[in-house]
Amino acid sequence: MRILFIVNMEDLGFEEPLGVMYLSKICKEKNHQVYVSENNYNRIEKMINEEKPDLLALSILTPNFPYLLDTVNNVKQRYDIPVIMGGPHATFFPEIIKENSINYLIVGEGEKAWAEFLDKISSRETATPVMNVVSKANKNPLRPLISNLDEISFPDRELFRGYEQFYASDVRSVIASRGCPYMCSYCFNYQYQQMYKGLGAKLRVRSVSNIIEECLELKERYHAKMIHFFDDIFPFDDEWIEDFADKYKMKIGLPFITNTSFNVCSEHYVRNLSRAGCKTLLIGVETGNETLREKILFRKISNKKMIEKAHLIHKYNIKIYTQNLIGIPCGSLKHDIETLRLNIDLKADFSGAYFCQPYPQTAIEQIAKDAGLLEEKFVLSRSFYYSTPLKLDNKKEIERLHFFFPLVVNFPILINFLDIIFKIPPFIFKILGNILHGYKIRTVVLRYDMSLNMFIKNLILFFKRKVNRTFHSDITVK
Ligand code: B12
Ligand code: SF4
Repeated sequence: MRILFIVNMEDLGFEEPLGVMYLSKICKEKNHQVYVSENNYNRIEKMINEEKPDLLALSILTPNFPYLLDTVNNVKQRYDIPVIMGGPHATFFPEIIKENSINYLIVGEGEKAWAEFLDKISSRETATPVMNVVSKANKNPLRPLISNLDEISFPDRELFRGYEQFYASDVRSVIASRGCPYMCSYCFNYQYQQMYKGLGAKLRVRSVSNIIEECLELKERYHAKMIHFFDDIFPFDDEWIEDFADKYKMKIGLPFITNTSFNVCSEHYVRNLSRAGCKTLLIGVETGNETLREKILFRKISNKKMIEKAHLIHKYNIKIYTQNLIGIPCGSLKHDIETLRLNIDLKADFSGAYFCQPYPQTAIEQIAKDAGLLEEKFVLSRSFYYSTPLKLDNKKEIERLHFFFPLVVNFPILINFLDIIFKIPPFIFKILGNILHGYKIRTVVLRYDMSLNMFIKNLILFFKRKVNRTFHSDITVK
């Protein structure tokens, strides 16, 4: 069969879309032909005419679904090619199967269902039910999660050979584990864990040797200079992390960046991350207010503990890039200023502050609706950077805070002049904030030996993304 993947690439930087790359590898192992296109009608039409695909496969997130649907609606007006969708939006909103242009969905973890689906559809045996697959006629139950992640073949890096943004990048994406032990109210894990109750462990971790083998391929074949581990929380088991540090340092030796939680930052964990080559940790602080953190975000840790852990991380020469939520339901501008102060106390090397988005079917959506802060039908921001559908007091000030938050964290003296800063037109902070962001991407995120050529390429990509975000549009949640 000939399969054309359509990927929304405009919000991506060098982060390779791992989900479709895992699926593409399965296609190739089964001797199917695979093609990929960005979400651009002309390009897709050209590929349809040249490559004659038998199936269009799309990976969808909630914010990009309307744009991808628009594209397939246009394609279907002229070409009769079956369309299958998967990814978080298909997982949480299987009712989208009602859309005329969508023929199949794969819900949840994709690999096993995709392999079986390909076998069935290529032998035209579409009547037999396949677990995880939703068709116009059936919604089949979920199969258990894959318990041994080492069984999964490595992602197909060749899929994006024509896309320099990913293929020629010095920084390569890897995922060492799937899942998260926590259930924060605003995160997809909350619902994912409920769906998969009794069907597998909340957290699954690959073996160290399996990860090392993938990283070795990235280093030797793709000349990677840095690894970005996209785990929700980088594995924290004592024995595992020690083994990882030994092997990664010896066999790979590339700097890396990853996500973690202050809750799991024991000295043993941080020391081993540092020993392995971790340069920066992305960590959710989310709010500086302990009550809001526990009651609304369902996260439990004190400010004091966070400050201790941040100190520990810095002691091991790892930088901290914090993620924060502003405009939290039931919170206020005062709480957001507390968040700003906590980031200063943590001595965060860089901080992002994003609007709390009530993604549909997360616990926080219900919390916001119950508090009368969200309409039944609401407009979800395509990106959390600029706006929020929540009804908030001081919304204008919170929007302004978003722009100067990182600047104040990096220049704490400014905290004494907040009254004046709130009155300064936001575009000044937009400009200053973007300059700071660019500088911090280089010094906090991309901490590897970068050539001038790559520096220029990254700079162009950075500005392209900024422009995309500036001209974003919102979507309506039905
Ligand atoms: C890495 C990452 C990013 C990267 C790269 C995104 C990408 N497209 O790959 C960056 C940093 C750019 C990013 C940006 C955003 N992200 Co993000 N991101 C992630 C993260 C941490 C890991 C994704 C991943 O690689 N997972 C591993 C792979 C193996 O899993 P997977 O992608 O889900 O794919 C599997 C299945 O879903 C399925 N599948 C996937 N696609 C398809 C397609 C077909 C045809 C089939 C059959 C099956 C299938 O099979 C795959 C294999 O099992 C997830 C959280 C998570 N743990 O998944 C959030 C997550 C996907 N992101 C999310 C969001 C909201 C965003 C942003 C919108 C944030 C924003 N700026 O406002 C942007 C949107 C960018 C975009 N247009 O893609 C949400 C999505 C929620 C939702 N309801 O859609 C998630 C789930 C995080 C969360 N906590 O809620 N993100
Ligand atoms: S710790 Fe992070 S990944 Fe885990 S549930 Fe909370 S927000 Fe989601």
